[in-house]
Amino acid sequence: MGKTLAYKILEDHLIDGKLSPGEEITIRIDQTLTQDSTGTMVYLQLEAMEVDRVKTELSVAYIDHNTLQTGFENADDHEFIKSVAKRHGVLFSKPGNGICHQLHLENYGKPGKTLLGSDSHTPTGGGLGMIAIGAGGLDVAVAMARGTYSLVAPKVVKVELKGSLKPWVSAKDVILQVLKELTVKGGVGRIIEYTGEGVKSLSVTDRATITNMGAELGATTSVFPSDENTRQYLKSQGREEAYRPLSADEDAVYDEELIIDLDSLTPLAAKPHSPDNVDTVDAIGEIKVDQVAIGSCTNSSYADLMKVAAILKGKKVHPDVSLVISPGSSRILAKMAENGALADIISAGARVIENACGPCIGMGQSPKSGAVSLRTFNRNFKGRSGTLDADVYLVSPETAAISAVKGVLTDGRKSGEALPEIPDTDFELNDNFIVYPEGFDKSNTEVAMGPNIKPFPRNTALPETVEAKVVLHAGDNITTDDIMPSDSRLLPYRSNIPHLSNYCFEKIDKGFSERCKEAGKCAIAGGENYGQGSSREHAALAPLYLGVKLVAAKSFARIHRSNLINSGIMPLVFDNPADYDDISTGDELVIENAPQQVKSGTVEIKNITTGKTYKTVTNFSDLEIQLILKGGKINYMKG
Ligand code: MIC
Ligand code: SF4
Repeated sequence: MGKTLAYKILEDHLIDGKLSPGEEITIRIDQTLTQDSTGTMVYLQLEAMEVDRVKTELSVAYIDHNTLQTGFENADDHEFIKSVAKRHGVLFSKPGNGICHQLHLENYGKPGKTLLGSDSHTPTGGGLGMIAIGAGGLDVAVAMARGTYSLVAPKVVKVELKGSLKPWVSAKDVILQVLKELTVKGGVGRIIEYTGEGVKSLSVTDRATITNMGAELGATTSVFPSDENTRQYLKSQGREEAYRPLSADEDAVYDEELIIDLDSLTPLAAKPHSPDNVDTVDAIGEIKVDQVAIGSCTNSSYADLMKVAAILKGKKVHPDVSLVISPGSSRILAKMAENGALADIISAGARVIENACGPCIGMGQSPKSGAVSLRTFNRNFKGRSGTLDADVYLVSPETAAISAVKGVLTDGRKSGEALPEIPDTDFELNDNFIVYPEGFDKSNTEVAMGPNIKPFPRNTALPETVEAKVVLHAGDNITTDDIMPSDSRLLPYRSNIPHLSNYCFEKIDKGFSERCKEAGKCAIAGGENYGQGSSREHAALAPLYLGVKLVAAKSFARIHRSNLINSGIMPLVFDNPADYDDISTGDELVIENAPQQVKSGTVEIKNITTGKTYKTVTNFSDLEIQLILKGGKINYMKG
């Protein structure tokens, strides 16, 4: 029986377990990446593990999220991360170098390797034929300390790409179409593997746009074959030696299949407030646009920005539109400065901002009240832009640029303009933004602890009886942005959980943290796909700090579920989804013989207030049972 590419790479890295969907496996991790908004926790945890050098082939610490330095906090975090990176043999990428995923693709990604990153968009590396997985910070710290990662082997979905894209239709439209068909939870427990003749027509950066936004499907990761386009991309980055051809066997057997016809795709947009709320630009119509933001780890490659420059050249950004562009990397920006494209963009009236996540994570450039903002990013959750009543639409760079000129959402095919081909370009190697750890270790480098950096909260072992009061009855598709909001005001506190926890759930429920403090021991009831979105473990650590003992939901998103378990908080799935409706805020819940029940795979929750009993299933692996019993991963590792 032929093998899928995903399973070939996993098999190559298998250390323990049976490689079959649903089974727990442990794989070797070749590379890790961290970024600063999750990285402070990762490096606090790495320090707590008392290891010396990292066990991976390569680990890189990027600074790209919290680059707005309105006080000492973010700069202190950068310094802290730099110091721990030096102590443990991790490369440090200075702020200004660019966005972690774009930089990793350019500089370090290699076909056939495994990459674990403390950011949900780590699957960007799948564009290069890697198995690149996003995880909670603690899992990434363990991967650095031990060189391994445990996960449940996913199913593999074949997405066959037929034909080739037409002008004004791009990779972003491909992934928006997949999102439309599979939805934000359609990828949970799955790897999305792209095949078919259409693959050849996509460059590595096109592929990376698609695998990047596979995160929005809830998928474990997404992967493309490694072929001549891969060789060409690596060559352009001065790394041709990293190339190796990789593909699935001709007769590979997949668990599920989807066909996307590239020929018939048209420009698409994800409407507010979910990446799977997709429609054609044509059907949405020419709505007036106030802001256009181009960049992010999804769409800030050289080719993307050169297309934007070509569309803007010699034109004027519409008087009512604010156009903001954040390039993906210093290398791209330098090249565009050299070849004149940057001048074309600036002359048209665009604001060019730092090479960083920026507006994507609400770090500046929040739109005006009630604005329509078109963004080439990957998430349009309500409030994520920093403006609660803004309507954010996710579009391709082509659609964004032409709409910025016209002032209304525009289907480029109707603009009558031709799009130029972007020729391949070779980049000069430049590592001036990289601090290498050579010559540094624990003996000659102190940990630089700013006053805002506080220890992370630790749980205690699971007691015999768990008592908890329901503090929130949340709906479906609760995002980690809902649980632990992020914006320029809160991101500086990513290394200060006690402070951050005051803002837990604040965008959807202002009284949440106060209610937790009063209750002491708390429970949350959730709907489907609880915890989708970002990998931030703060969405588990802040509830842990506030006394949350369990979350009972209809279903969970993968990374958040792991983060809860790593924190010793029980994610329990209602056996009968209707039980969710029986629970109300304020109900008193009890779980008796908790350790025994956790080991057995089903847990009964008694609702003292209503007198009802709910059966929940745990789906815990053997390791996860241990983590819950010990009160989290750090306790487990410390014995
Ligand atoms: C995001 O896009 O939400 C982030 C910010 O990159 C997160 C990580 C975080 O919350 O810090 C992610 O996607 O994992
Ligand atoms: Fe940064 Fe946005 Fe990408 Fe997250 S999604 S890594 S915030 S650019």
